[in-house]
Amino acid sequence: MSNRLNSTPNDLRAFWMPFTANRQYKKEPRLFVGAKDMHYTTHDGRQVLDGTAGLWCVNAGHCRPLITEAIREQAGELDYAPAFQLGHPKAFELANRLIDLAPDNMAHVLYTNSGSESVETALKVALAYQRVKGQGSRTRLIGRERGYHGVNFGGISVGGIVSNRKMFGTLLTGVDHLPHTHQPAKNAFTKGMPEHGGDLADELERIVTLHDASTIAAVIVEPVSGSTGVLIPPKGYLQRLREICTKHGILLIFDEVITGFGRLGAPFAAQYFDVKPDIMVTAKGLTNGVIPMGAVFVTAEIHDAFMQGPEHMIEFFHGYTYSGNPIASAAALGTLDTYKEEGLLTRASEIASYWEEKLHSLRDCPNVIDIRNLGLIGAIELKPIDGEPTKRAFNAFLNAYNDGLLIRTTGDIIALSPPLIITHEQIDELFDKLRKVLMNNI
Ligand code: PXG
Ligand code: PLP
Repeated sequence: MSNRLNSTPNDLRAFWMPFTANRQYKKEPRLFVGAKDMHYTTHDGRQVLDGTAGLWCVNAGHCRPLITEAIREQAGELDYAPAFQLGHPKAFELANRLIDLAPDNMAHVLYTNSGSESVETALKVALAYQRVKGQGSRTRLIGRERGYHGVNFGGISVGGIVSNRKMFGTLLTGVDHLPHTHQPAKNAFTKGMPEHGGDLADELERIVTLHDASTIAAVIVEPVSGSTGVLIPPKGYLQRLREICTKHGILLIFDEVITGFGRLGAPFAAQYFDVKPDIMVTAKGLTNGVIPMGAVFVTAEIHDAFMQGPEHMIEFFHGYTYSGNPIASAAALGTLDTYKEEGLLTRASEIASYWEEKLHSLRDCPNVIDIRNLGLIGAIELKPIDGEPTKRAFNAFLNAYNDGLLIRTTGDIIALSPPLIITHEQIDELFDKLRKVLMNNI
């Protein structure tokens, strides 16, 4: 009893918040109590323009009627069905709809409840696939510096963010990392894909030479790195990775948790870049962020390799209590309907050039050392305050929030990724507000 907090409904102490400066937050809390389309409503009654689609997930905007209604109806009709050895219609319907949207080599879908779980699932599929193909020596996984693949053990092992890794011991063994592709000295203020750095994909050849291809199961990369500050792949880079993986029988996994569902102007980055991975990891925009759900896409070749042995036997020992949960499936179907009705999965391609022009117009603001963009993603890199890294961007976040604009920061980088429904006028408003923040001596 003595350890229990003597709590009231508004007591903020019990909740240990994720990836949050808890002490700062609880002194100066920021709560959202409502949302509609492009705006949040704060607890003190202000409207905040959503420049980040929540956490890169509310691609269709907030509280959209088809999604809300789908959830409401499903909750009253079938709340839960066991995920193992049983099913329900919407999980199958959704899988078919997803495959119709995906690159044409994708044939099957496994469900999860988050991007992190999708990553773990993809890595396990890759390792098990190599084994069922009689290539059990292929146990290595290759990630990339500055990669973010969620927070579970596989994901932080292949991920390349030191603060997400260093506290947690030795992690998975047999993992190596490609270098990241961020070369601001050569590519600063590039609009779209950088000219320099495509040859960094050849580092995979070096890694293959070091370990031998016969020990490597898969390479996992984000087509565009989101969390570590929007790193756009240099021209030719992803194509070259694909060639090297194919040459050596290594599976290529694209982590499309951020790039999936229209962020670049095509349903998936694989289509935008015209590079086909063997496995695709998704979450976030699958349900518009409304209900936790992820999906891992695999080729027919991968799936079919498991379909052997006695028919009553489970082919792949993996799955979650909530894989393909009925309400999550309904939310995803409502989301796909919304995307389709409003053409949202290609809308970013229509507004990308306006977005790019407005974003790069901030180049003359103080302390801006780089600006980069692709599709409906933008990043502004700020010069760190001497001796106080991350403070300048965090100040910008707080000032923007107080001025009615939600931005996201990582290190001293501001990342922008609004819902795909943003209008030209709202793009103007977003950058006018941001200019004011940046001019204001942060
Ligand atoms: N892979 C990638 C590429 C991601 O961006 C995950 C996996 C993990 O997904 P879950 O659903 O487990 O969080 C992500 C998530 C940010 C930010 O502000 C990015 C993510 C999550 C929260 C914040 O950059 N990416
Ligand atoms: N821990 C225990 C004790 C469980 O019984 C289960 C699932 O049955 C899990 C963890 C895994 O939970 P989930 O399937 O929701 O990932």
